[in-house]
Amino acid sequence: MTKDSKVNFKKILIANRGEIALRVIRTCREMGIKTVAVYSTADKDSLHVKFADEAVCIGRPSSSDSYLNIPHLMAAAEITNADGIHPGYGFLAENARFSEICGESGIKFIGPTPDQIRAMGDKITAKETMIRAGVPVVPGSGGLLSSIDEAKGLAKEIGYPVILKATAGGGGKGMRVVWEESELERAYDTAKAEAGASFKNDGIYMEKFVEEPRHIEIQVAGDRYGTVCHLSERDCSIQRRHQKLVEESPSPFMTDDLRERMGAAAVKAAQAINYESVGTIEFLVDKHRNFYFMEMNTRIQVEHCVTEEVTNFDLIKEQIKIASGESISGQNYFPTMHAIECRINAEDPYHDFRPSPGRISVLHTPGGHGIRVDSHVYAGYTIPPFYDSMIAKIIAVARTRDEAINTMSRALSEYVIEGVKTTIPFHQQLMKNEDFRNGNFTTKFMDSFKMV
Ligand code: MV4
Repeated sequence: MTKDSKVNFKKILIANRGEIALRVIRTCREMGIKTVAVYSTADKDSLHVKFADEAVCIGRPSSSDSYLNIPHLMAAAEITNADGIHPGYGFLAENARFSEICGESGIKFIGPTPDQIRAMGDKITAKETMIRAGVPVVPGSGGLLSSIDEAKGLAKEIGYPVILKATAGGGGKGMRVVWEESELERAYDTAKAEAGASFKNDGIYMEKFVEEPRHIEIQVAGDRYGTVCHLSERDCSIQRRHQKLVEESPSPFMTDDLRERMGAAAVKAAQAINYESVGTIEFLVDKHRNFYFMEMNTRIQVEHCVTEEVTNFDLIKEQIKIASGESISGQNYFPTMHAIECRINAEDPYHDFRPSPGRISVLHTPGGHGIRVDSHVYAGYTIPPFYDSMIAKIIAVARTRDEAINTMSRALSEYVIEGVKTTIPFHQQLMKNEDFRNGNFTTKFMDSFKMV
């Protein structure tokens, strides 16, 4: 994608923790870039702290005192003389103000500009931009709802079921599905109240509800010279309460024609906001293979690894080179292999995926042909209760989907984690599930999946 040349970063501070902090450190080391880890007091024994060239404690365990604390992060960057900040995912990765403060401090934010983040942060604005760019969106209100009467009239036109969404939302927070007019008023009031409470912005809008969709997203990359390309899709339909559990590329639902059309739409979407970094366009795909823009993630994502494995790019390296001013070729890339990622969380899949923090007493990590494990944990490590519960990602790669599933099953059977409950048993059962094996699943799959 980018040319092979030297970047101008000497030292990058990683404003994150866990496996993604380690992931960024690994690429920086390969590129000859020094790294600065930051950590909360709860993470002092973390691998990202041990593997970075330098480490700075930035506060107490609570995220707002540490990984979300911009003054603490900027102080750490200044005292260590970092010339770049990588935000990882979550925390401040899509905080436009943080990107702006980095710029004002002369420290390059390794990600999009504040304007590019803002363009996709407000969902109604994002949708308007997509319509202008010719990217398909779900039919709907096309703007904020200003009264329950307006909502009633619109829902009649669109036809039930409809969905109410917060314009400041995303990732499924504060959405309400409405199946008939008698439910609309209550849903309108609760959606508005929830939006106001969660996002300090009670603006809501309406869309036709797409039933049993697949969640298929396209990885894109853009540079500061206006060139954009895509790296094909990931299928993220296996989710539970808007938390992804498994991702894969290519999607078993994909056709060459659909990939062509979704790839072209994703490139148009990124071009419409002059996007300059790696990013993801999320689409809903219905059973007729109609697809609709949902939102854009202006960050590197947890599941970027499946794209790395099927296209052979290091997406963190590409992100750093783009931030350094390199140009990309503009060629699109297509899967040459099949990759599946299972997220291993410290959660009990037999008890509603309830978090299970604590000390890992015994650990044996799988390996062998076709297996990649990205993880920050080790034997003796204590998983703190303050952050998300993902402790590892296993990525299986093979020539076909069937083989990748078999490789994943084998790796899951080798994985030994004692001391905490994990989602490994769930993944083992999923890999044997007939509908999963047949590629026959939508975002509703987990509603009916039962552990045995
Ligand atoms: C939808 C939808 C159906 N119709 N919009 C969930 C996350 C947020 N990004 C948007 N979401 C949805 N929007 C319309 N018009 C169904 C969902 C949805 C969903 C989407 C992707 C993956 C899992 C999901 C689970 C429930 C609902």
